[in-house]
Amino acid sequence: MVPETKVLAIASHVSYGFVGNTMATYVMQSLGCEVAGINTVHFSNHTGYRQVKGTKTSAQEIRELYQGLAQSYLTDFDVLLSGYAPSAAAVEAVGDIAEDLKRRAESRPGSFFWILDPVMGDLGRLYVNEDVVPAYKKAIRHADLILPNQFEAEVLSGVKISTVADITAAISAIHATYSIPHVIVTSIQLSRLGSSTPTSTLTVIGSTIRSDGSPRLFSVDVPALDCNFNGTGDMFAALMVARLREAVFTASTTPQLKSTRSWVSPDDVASTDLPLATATEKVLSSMHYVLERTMEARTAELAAAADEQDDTDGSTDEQRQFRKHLRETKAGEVRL
Ligand code: PLP
Ligand code: PXL
Repeated sequence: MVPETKVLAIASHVSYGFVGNTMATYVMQSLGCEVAGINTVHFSNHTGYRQVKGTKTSAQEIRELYQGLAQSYLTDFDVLLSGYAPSAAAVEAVGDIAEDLKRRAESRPGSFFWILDPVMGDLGRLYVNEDVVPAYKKAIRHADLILPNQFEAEVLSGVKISTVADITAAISAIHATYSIPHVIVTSIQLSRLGSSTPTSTLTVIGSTIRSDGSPRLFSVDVPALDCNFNGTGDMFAALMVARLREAVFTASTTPQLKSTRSWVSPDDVASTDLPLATATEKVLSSMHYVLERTMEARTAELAAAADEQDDTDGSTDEQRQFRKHLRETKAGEVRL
């Protein structure tokens, strides 16, 4: 039996669509978790639309909401899931909340777990202020599992990832530098790192630290879908909360998988029962299912839009292009 899972989720909120907490809350609730949310931004839509209205939550407001929970004894969380934080001060606030939750859980050993997505950037580019980087480097020392993308793994480890071996080096450095027991690097395209893996394959590589400090690595390949989605990192994190809890608390599982598991190092074959690996396979399997359905809906929506007359209304090319961009972005919203 998997015990009840109470989660505090700290991430973005959007009015339309599914990213951040708007994604994570629904996903975790649908898998039976009890979820409390602190929203780090209140936006109309995700930033992929290139225009957005709304506000960012200040670090002070994040702290106050948490104090509100604490003063009424509403802090008996098993898991903290944290995603996008809009400033270095907000990252610090989240770090302090994690420390406080960990301290409160001391009477229930092993019962509190912090899953942290160090949202800083992607594809070689930071999209947060530079001072967010040192704030994360400090805060992640209290995290149990972090979910960097390839770029974020480079920033945190200081290892430039140019080859497949560099991924192992980066993960080892993250374990060693920050004493983080579990790391998963999400969506790596190995073909870009000189591997013969097809370009249509995305790979997730994770590791649980061994008692001697070395990484116990695993990798899972999934077919890449030809579309950029928003919120997939948040879906991955939210599914991970539920699936890791299951993997830890149930002796054996027989998931139906679309992904294939391969082990990075032959030495690691004995680690096929690693809970993090089992959970990762299930997470990716669910994601693939959701994203395939999203692709189908997107194709249908764009086909319907193509039938509409849009070129006779006196708009400039630029205006038409922007409407097309908005239509494609909306059609690409993840369908849950
Ligand atoms: N802005 C906000 C408010 C976010 O929450 C995020 C991601 O979490 C981003 C920007 C980054 O988005 P993108 O991946 O589209 O650059
Ligand atoms: O992590 C994705 C995400 C979360 N929150 C907001 C976003 C995005 C991605 O675009 O715009 C507000």
